[in-house]
Amino acid sequence: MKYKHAALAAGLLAATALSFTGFARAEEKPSGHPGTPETEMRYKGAPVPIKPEEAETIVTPKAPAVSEAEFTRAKQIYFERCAGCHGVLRKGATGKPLTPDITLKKGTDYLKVFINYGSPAGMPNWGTSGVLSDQDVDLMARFLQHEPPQPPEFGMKDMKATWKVLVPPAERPKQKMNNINLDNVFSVTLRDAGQVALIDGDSKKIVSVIDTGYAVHISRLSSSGRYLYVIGRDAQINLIDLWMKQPANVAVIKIGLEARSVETSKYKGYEDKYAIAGSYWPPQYVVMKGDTLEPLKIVATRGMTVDTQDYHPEPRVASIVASHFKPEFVVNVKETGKILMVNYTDINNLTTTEIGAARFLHDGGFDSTKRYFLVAANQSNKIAVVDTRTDKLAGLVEVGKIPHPGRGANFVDPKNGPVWATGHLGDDSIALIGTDPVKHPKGAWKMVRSLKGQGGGSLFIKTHPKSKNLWVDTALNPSAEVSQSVAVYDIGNLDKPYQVVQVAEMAGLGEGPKRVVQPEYNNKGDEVWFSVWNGKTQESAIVVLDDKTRKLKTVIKDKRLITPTGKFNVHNTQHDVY
Ligand code: DHE
Repeated sequence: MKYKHAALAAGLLAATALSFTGFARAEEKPSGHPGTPETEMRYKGAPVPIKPEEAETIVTPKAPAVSEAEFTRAKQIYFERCAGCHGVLRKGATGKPLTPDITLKKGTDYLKVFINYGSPAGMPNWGTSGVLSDQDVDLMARFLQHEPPQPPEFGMKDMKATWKVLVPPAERPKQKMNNINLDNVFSVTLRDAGQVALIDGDSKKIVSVIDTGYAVHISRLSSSGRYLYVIGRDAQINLIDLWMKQPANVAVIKIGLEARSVETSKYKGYEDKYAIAGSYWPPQYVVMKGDTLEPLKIVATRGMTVDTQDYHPEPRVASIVASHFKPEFVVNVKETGKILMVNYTDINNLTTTEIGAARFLHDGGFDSTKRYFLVAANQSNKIAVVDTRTDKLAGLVEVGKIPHPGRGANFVDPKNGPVWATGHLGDDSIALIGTDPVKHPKGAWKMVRSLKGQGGGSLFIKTHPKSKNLWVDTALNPSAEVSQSVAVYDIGNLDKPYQVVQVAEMAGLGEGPKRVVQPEYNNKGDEVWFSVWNGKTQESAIVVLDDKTRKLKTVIKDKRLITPTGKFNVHNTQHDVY
């Protein structure tokens, strides 16, 4: 029976939340099931920040009894461990659907077996691993036969209620009031502190630590480089003015219950004018005024999937970038597999071109000309390529298992010309895709080369136009040796084996998982920065390497550097340099 391995399997991958967010162990144990994609599980199963009381219980008459107190507990378990993969509404996300039309037919005993023992296809053994007690396994088996609890929508009234302009534009500086070299400032996510640290890339000193939403995901810069936008997992956006004597928050808003992406308008004539943010829950995006975050227009992403053309009630908004060729945002919708080109010239009469790509769209970046945007359709093992000049799909490229590029890396392969590269979560390969349809048409939008890396669990890859190195992390690899080091390739000689650099060791930290994550260059392209991401109560650090010699330059340590993850250099983020 197909259902047997798939239905619960893919989804309850969410078990991962435990080992990943909890950092309970320095060395990950194998999942115990041959073939179970452990790194994938660890990544996707992060808790969804919806509180049980926020989601309305819907009792289904035919389903086994669940008391009110039990519903509260089951909702909590579901949002913490299952929703990341199955979706808040259980309609299937990267995991399979778990709606009552399916689960009622299976019944309590059947569901209990799966929740207890897991399956070789990836379902964690919640019961036998000791994560869930017998009582909880029984509760979840009954709970899953009821209609999914419904979290609230989040419309204009809700957004406006959270929106605060802390310093109105008229009261802000008319020119830069500090001596910081803003071009080389790094906005560093302090994940578990709910803050970002602004670090001066020249002196390596922390300029300020600013309170933000919970578990910040990314930072983006306005076109001018003056404003920094930071989005938390809890869908809070903080707008920071870098011109102030001491850069600080000038506006804040919550745009939903859960989110990952924020971006600003970059087309000529619209610089710094608009901001956009996409949410996971509710499934929608919102266009805001760039200098105040005033919400102007909310658009739902609910609709039909690209392939089977079935209705999906919860298509989450993944990456968003601003086109350099048109007044448009490129909005990538995960579950429907569609790329929306949202034209912002007339917010009241919004026009959108819908480009069919593949499921499930996640992260991506531009090619070196900034005309093409390449985005991972991770469960399809493909990279979708959009031409932002014609608003058409330029290609759908087969790559390795579960591509995860971050923003990817652009460089010139001596054999194949300009390429954009991605690493993978599900295998050890690095895919190089040809990006020059004019001078290298044969290789354009094809995988022209596949490099062998240290292992699966790669999250981010990076180079710089001035660099000869390609750096690849393996932050989620189950082996501590691999997750604590990085591979570096010589771009001029890609046939040469990679060199392993022991980044975590250089940091000289004590106990902890010490995952080395996300290479990021300084503005000049001669230094590469890595986060050494430790547990919340353990010491973390940022390791700065000299890019040319690949040797240690500095270790940045500070009590305030709690769980650093993403780092966004102002110049490189502002100009999409990677
Ligand atoms: Fe991310 C980028 C979503 C887990 C750190 N992450 C992104 C983007 C999306 C996304 C949609 C692209 C945003 C854009 O460009 O507009 N990430 C998700 C998830 O849904 C997922 C799988 C699970 C979750 O529950 O969040 C997930 N991400 C993680 C992590 O576990 C990481 C390592 C640490 C954390 O914050 O939880 C992490 N994601 C990052 C970083 C970027 C990112 C640092 C930006 C990288 C860059 O260089 O641009």
